[in-house]
Amino acid sequence: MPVRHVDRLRRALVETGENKICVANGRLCSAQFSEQLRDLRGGAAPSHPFGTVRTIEIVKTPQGVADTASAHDWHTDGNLLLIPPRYFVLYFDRVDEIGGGISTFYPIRSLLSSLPWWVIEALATTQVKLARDTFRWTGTLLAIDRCGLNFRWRFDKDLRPEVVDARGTQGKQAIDYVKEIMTEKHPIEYAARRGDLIFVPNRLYLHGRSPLALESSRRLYRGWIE
Ligand SMILES: O=C(O)CCC(=O)C(=O)O
Ligand SMILES: [Fe+2]
Repeated sequence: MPVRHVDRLRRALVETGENKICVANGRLCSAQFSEQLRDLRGGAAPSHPFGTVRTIEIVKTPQGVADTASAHDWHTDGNLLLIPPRYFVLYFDRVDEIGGGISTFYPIRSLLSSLPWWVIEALATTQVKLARDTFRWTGTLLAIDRCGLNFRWRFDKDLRPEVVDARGTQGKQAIDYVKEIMTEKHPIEYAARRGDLIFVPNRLYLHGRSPLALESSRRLYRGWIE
């Protein structure tokens, strides 16, 4: 019987710890991907809204930048949720024909430790609004919640923080500072192969991807783990 992805992933997680990015490879359909997610949740049913698997591919009416050929700028996932996911899992059903869609990662703790204090203070104090479609979230970009340190980050045409109340700090300048400094950082890059299942601790890494071929047939499944 073939070793299941989830077994390989579990082994990798045990070996490297749950705070590392892990990769396993094999073939899965979308239903099998959902099963793997359930297994990674320890067999528990997902709690809302973590149950839906999102298919990421170029479509005529994209839901966002991920469904276009554009690069996906640095972000963390689930920024409009009260408690963003601790992990996300990507399955590469089809990769880009010209080698686009390289996954990029940057450790959030390294970023935070490189920021001047006024930026940290502003990120942890300034009330911002994040709004997309009918979803709204208001709070600080940097916070501690019941799952630990949480840095909500997204700054692109689909979603960007809007300062509501800087509470005496340099909120807008701090957001611009992070946006700018991330262009100078050297990311961890990974060119996924067809069949890769990548497990990423969402609260520990910013992530993104390089542009795709214009009519790329690249297709990913993405799931969140609470
Ligand atoms: O397309 C990718 O490689 C990643 C997409 C992504 O990060 C997202 O949709 O949140
Ligand atoms: Fe993402």
